[in-house]
Amino acid sequence: MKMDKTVYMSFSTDLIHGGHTSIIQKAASLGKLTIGVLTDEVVSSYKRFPVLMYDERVKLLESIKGVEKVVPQTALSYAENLRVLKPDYVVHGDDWVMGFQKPIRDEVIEVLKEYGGEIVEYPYSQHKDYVKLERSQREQLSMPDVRRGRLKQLLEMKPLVSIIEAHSGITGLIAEKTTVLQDGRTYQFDGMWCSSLCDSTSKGKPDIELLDMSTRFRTVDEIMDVTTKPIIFDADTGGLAEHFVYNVRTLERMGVSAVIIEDKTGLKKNSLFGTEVEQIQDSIENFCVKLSAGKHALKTKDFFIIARIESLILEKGMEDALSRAFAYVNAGANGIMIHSRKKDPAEIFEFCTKFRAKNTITPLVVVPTSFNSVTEEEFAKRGVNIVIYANQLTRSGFPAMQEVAKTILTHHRAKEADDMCMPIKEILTLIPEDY
Ligand code: SPV
Ligand code: MG
Repeated sequence: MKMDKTVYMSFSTDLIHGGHTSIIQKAASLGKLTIGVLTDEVVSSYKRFPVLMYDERVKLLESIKGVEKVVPQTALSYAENLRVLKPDYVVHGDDWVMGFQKPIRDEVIEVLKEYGGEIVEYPYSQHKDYVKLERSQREQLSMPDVRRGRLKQLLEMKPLVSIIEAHSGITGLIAEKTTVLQDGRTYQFDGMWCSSLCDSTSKGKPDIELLDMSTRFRTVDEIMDVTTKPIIFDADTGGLAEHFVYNVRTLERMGVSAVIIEDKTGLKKNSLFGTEVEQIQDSIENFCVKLSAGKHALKTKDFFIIARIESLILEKGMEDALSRAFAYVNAGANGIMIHSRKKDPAEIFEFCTKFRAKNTITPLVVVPTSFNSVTEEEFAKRGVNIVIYANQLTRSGFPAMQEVAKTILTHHRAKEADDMCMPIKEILTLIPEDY
């Protein structure tokens, strides 16, 4: 080892195999090696939820021969650590020369230029055994017992959890995999919302609790089959308390992380109709009975029952919304969802401030379909913990398909619609085969 030189590598993996140890040995032969361990938040926002959490990964890497020091790396970008540590070399596999991580590599080269450091790249080992190992980790994450508690873990890890609607295997995959790299940070959705509106719409039915629970669970199962992220299930009113307890148990057993029920009764209509249609709010007493019955039915501490308050939707006022929120928490609700259909977020903000003045711990959930100008950062400042983008995939997919259908009808052939469609080659390889 050249004792006067220093080397830096970054690690996100929780699965150390021969490929990693061999590159670590090569890096260590260049000088004193520091490893930057990506924090849990970074790993889960670009790859997958870690099977071994940050502290465990640190211990694992510290124990490898040749590793001098382990430090946290709080973004995918190396810039911050490189400017502090000024290593002579940054070592990486050559897989980042192209593709998603290329901008990160470009930035490393720029920062190294500032003080005369060098990049050293070794051929990336994509041995089929390592690929298999990674796949088995992912499969592990999709198992019900591992998956169920993930929402709770995320809430402990992040100030704000962002969730997007999914209503099929393919929309589940979009929710699971879509990644954006922006200013050295990566962003992914944290989980999926199994929306009653979108599930019903995808089956050509109105959102009036018409789909039976077996059909709704079938959708959940379809999503679960191909994804690993936590799922929040929209159970509408939850039905009768006597039925709700059974459905809660099924959802918990399936590995769903949370259910949200709204405090309405009778024939439920979608909240975004507001007072344009007749909708009846449940009494506080009845709804609390349903919440506590659901809580008693649970077998684990991982599953959340979240109460959704419809007072603002039904124009019953802020005081009603707040008194319901505190009553529902007392009845055992693990979280409160406050809904509004106003474009102006003022009433949502007022609710958050007044709720947080008395309760600083219960997670708050919002669905900003109407008040969509508010950023996640702003919601987090107001004390919100979960943001659900409840219907955007359905609302974007539908007009795109309708436009293509119209184009084919107009031209009596498909040629003119071709540019609007994903190329055949891409659709054939969109979902890689496992075997
Ligand atoms: C859903 O997505 O089905 C919801 C949210 O319940 S909302 O449509 O805004 O009522
Ligand atoms: Mg719904």
